[in-house]
Amino acid sequence: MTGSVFIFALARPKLVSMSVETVISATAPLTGPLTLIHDADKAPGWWRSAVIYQVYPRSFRDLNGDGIGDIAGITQELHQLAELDVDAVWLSPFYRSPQRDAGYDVSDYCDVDPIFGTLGDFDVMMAEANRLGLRVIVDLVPNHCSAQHVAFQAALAAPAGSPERDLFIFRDGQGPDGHEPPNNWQSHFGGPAWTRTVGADGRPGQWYLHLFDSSQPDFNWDNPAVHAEFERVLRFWLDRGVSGFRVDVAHALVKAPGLPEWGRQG
Ligand SMILES: [Ca+2]
Repeated sequence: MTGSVFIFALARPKLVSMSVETVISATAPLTGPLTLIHDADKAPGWWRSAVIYQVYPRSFRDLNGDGIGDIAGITQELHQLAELDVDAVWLSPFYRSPQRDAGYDVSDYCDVDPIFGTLGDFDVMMAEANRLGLRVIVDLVPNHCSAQHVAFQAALAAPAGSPERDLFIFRDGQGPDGHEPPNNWQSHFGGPAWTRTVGADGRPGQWYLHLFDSSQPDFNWDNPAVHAEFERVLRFWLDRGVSGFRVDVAHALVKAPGLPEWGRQG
């Protein structure tokens, strides 16, 4: 994770169930009446003067004693933050994840990883936060997901040029047999920002872009279906009562058109 942007929203729309088909086909903007979540959100810009306390779930409080912090532990300690006059709590990622990058590799944006608890635990935590007058902000990780995400697994199984692959950034390689990466971009974690796929027949195929770990494929934010999918994710958490989002890697969602070589003109 690097720099962050916070966004705050007033909407509380209905849920939409997830499938690969809805991810790929949900290109139409979601519509419907918007409802305020709670009264204090009527004050514009409440976050401008708010004290926001970041909670790293893994280490904050381990209530069940298994060695890893959990959502129930956060619930247990929220009163301490309220007594400090904290206005809002920002939760670092707690979503379902293989944990290759401390939860910033999300395989399901609308579920709690079992190491932290359940969605039921989250709802209990929200209820306690509301009782204490604390707002909750959750992390949004829109630049990339986990390679285990159902949409990326579908992309790997789909052919070049398919709608499934267009949710991500797949390109043919350069050089003989495409064995060189599509460009010279480097990963923040070291090495090329591209990994070559291997087909079911064992033959090398296209490459996919990952600005971070190879297990974190970048989404294609030029595709309206990606916008629609993240609108669904925002709505899911707003519906559970959160007051806003901290946006991870917001600066890198949009890639230079044509994916030009880094450091070279033209
Ligand atoms: Ca625990």
